[in-house]
Amino acid sequence: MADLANISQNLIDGRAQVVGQLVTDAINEGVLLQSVLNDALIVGMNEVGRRFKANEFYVPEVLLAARAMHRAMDILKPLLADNKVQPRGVVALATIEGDLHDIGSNLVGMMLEGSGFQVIDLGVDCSAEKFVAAVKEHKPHVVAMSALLTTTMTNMKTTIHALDEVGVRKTVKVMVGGAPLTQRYADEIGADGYAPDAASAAELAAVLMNKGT
Ligand code: B1M
Repeated sequence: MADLANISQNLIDGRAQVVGQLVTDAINEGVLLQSVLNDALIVGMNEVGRRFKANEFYVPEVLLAARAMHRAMDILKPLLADNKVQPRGVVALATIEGDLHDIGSNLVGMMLEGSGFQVIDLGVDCSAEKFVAAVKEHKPHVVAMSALLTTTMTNMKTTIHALDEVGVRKTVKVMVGGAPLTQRYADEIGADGYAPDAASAAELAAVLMNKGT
């Protein structure tokens, strides 16, 4: 009998190989994919997020858990696609133009995926034009921008302006984050939300989704 709590615990402990095996076993035993995702993996990632916020976990533990989550998602993704399980929402995520720091935004992406979002990863050094093109192509619910440099965070405003200019700003929620960012700056540039860390980013995306466009 599959023990979903055991999967969660191994995910929290960052044991990618064990998680992969347990997830495969659970599926073979007939546990619903949605249940493996929601009751084992997301529960585990939520706990990782909680510990990270409480300074009980640091970046290495989060990255290990993220790796285990990736392993599980690699197994689940093709099956979920076959079963047409709808993601909670779609988020287009990138580090802003001029900025190559991606560790934080990768963590944000993992926490979003762990919370059931489909993440369109636009990578690093993402220009306003690339964001606009991605919004037109993928029609995400949320655009998520990360910046680690005071010199690049200003490009977030340029991106919001570009979304506005082509008439798609009102079709998406925009959230921003990264070490030099603040709620005040987010308000100043007309973003819909700011999150200080990866766990809060996943929570914020869910809140923004519920607000609708
Ligand atoms: Co750079 N770097 N770096 N760097 N680097 C910093 C950011 C810096 C603070 C170091 C310092 O001087 N003390 C400084 C920025 C100063 C400033 O502008 N305020 C700096 C600098 C100056 C530079 C260069 C200009 C150095 C140079 O070449 N002279 C250069 C710029 C390159 C470029 O981007 N164009 C540069 C290069 C690099 C490396 C390539 C060597 C490497 C990046 C590797 C990579 O990412 N693949 C690097 C690194 C590793 C750092 C430090 C040491 C660590 C950053 C990191 O990954 N932190 C950093 C100093 C530091 O922070 N101690 C530094 C861990 C990560 C988990 O945290 O990214 O903050 P963080 O993400 C958090 C939150 O911010 C939040 O959630 C995450 C998890 O909780 N968050 C979001 C992030 N994005 C979010 C989005 C959201 C919500 C939350 O919603 C959308």
